[in-house]
Amino acid sequence: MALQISALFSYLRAPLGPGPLSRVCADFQGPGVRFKHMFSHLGGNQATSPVRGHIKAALRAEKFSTTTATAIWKSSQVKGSSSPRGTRGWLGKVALGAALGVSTVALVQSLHTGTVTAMAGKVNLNSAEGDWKKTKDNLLSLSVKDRRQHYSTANFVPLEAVSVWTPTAGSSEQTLCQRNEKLDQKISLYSGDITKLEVDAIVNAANKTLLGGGGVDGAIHRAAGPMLKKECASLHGCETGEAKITCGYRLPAKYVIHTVGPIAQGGVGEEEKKALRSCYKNSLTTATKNAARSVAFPCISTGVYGYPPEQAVHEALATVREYLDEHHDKLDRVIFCVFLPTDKELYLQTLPLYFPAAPTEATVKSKL
Ligand code: AR6
Repeated sequence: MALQISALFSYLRAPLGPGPLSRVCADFQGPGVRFKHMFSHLGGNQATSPVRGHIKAALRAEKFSTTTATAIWKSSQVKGSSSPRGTRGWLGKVALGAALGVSTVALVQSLHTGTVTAMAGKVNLNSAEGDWKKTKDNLLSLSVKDRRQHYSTANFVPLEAVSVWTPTAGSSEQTLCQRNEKLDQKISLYSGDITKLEVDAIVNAANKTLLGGGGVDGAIHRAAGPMLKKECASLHGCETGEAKITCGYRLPAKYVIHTVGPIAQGGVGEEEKKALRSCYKNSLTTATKNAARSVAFPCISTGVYGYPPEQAVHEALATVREYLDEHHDKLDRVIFCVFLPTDKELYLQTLPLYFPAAPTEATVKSKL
């Protein structure tokens, strides 16, 4: 249905074709490695970028509550589109839409914003009263463009704006894995709030109850809204090292994968290491089972649960590398989302061990 409506009103939309790429670069410089955060978006000027214009229009639509044809008419008059030509055009669209069985709500929204959210009238994401299953089904049936109308944040970060890992030559002298250029294209280091990432799935460092908490768990629940807790309650908890998936609700991420890291305050032994690796592996398996091709991880267990970050980074990178070696066709991107400057530094130093650059000529010669 959404597709039909999209086709019907596609000519009403702002053009979304690719414009010149512009990049706002924040280059991170690590030992022998250069990591670029390129905020590539369509259209050079942020204020006039067609994508931004479209996103703003989508966000404005959230506030647009009129639901009758009369209201559309009034709205079009306010906007100065009451010329005979505009009226005929508008009536024609309504007639055509009605003939195809398009709901008035969908028409209102498509006419007002150029986007179509056929199911939007049924979604109330701010209330814990509704049925989470219906809400989830509705949300998952929407296109990304239409889902954007329901994000709790206006400052979301699309996947295209998160640059891929680009190690430079020279970082490969001490490596634990082989160079694999294709895998570099699937890895990102992102510094910031995971709740802003528009990816298929973000991973939550949850606790066994899955009912929310502090840290990244609290941030995810706040941004997703009350429906997330309702769905989580239906999952009956989660064991350490395991992973369970829910809808992202008001998050820009389509899904949240909840995993429970080991509590390492008493020190890290084999059991904790194994459990942390399981968190990463089971989260990736859960993602691919649900066709989620882009996944963002926080630094699991390194906050309240006390796992030393300088040890956790190795478990995280080794597990992801291993998984990608085997299942690279199932994932487009794995993002390591760091929140603290010290974690960013750790990842910058450690990533080249697992995702190395090509050996330099000097390195090759020295090994001969
Ligand atoms: N985006 C990305 N990373 C974040 C964010 C954010 N918005 N906020 C914090 N972090 P923690 P844990 C980082 O304590 O150690 C909760 O209460 C943070 O800097 O959230 O696995 C749960 O309910 C750190 O690097 O998770 C559990 O009871 C990382 O996220 C318990 O904490 C993990 O820190 C889980 O503890």
